[in-house]
Amino acid sequence: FRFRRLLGLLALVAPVMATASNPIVPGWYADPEIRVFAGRYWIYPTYSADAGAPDRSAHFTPTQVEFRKRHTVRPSYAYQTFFNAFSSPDLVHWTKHPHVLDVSGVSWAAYAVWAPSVIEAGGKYYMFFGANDIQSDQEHGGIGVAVSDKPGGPFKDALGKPLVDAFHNGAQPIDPFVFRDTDGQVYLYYGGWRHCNVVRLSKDMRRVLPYPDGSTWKEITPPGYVEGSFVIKRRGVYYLMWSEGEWTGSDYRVAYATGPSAIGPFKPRGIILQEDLRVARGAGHHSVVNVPGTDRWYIAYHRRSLSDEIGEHRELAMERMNFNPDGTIRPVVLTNK
Ligand code: FUB
Repeated sequence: FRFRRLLGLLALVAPVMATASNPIVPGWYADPEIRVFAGRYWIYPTYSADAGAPDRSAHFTPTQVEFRKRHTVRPSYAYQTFFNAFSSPDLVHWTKHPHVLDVSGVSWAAYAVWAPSVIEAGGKYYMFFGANDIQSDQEHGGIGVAVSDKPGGPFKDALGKPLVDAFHNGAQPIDPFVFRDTDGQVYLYYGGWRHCNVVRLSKDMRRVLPYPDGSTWKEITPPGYVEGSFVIKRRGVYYLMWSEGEWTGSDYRVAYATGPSAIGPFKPRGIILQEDLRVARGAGHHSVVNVPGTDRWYIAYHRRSLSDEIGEHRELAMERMNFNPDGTIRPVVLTNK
């Protein structure tokens, strides 16, 4: 058993030698969240299409069929009804795990599941996801939580309703990101439409807890924020990162700020990822992984190929992310390697 564990650890450190070429997997995907679970790297992205051929194999319940009849949504939103995940022992070789969450298991959702974020707690895996792209408090949707015994799913709705189902502080309930602080407290960051909130979660990941000051929805929106928040802690410093600009535009990019706690206050530090017209367009909505046992970091993100103008034709890519000696992050170099 010890030998197998050692082999697993050695494989995780393999990216010191190599990474996959970009895009890292075939098909149109976006908003990749990268994690390490059970000795493997995992990526959970938004699904768009298998490069031209959307997978329409989702099975809807009769209630969902009725729901879909009542709502007119963009065709792509209508078919973003499941997540595929990818796992790798070494950040080079990726295995696809199809339909790790499917709306057929989420009674209150019927289209547009987006930007999943997964965390392990108490031996189970919890997936947070935005669903139904609600545009106002009158429509049904929000951020849901699903649970599985394994990182590769299948994930099943844990609540039968969204965990966050309204705009608090103006934040559209999409783009969840769950972060466990070093004291064990788990925070949920989320928000579209230029507002970012952070809430505290209960140990069972199913409830939002008030802060000691009695507030629940703390707004931490940094200047320029649009969507896709993400947090890491390195050497005692909290790094809040986010996407700004227009998601289909050439100004889409990732910026960051640093602070002394998970809820800030955060000081803006600059842009770390943006398009490079020699390589790809529209680089953004990222996540970051630390190679266990090292100070080596990788950024996973989506971008569009130079020959493709269509906003939803996004592909997954990964690059090294390096820190300066003073703790600031060096601008990321986009590659096709
Ligand atoms: O992929 C759907 C949406 O596009 C995400 O929620 C946003 O962050 C943007 O990437």
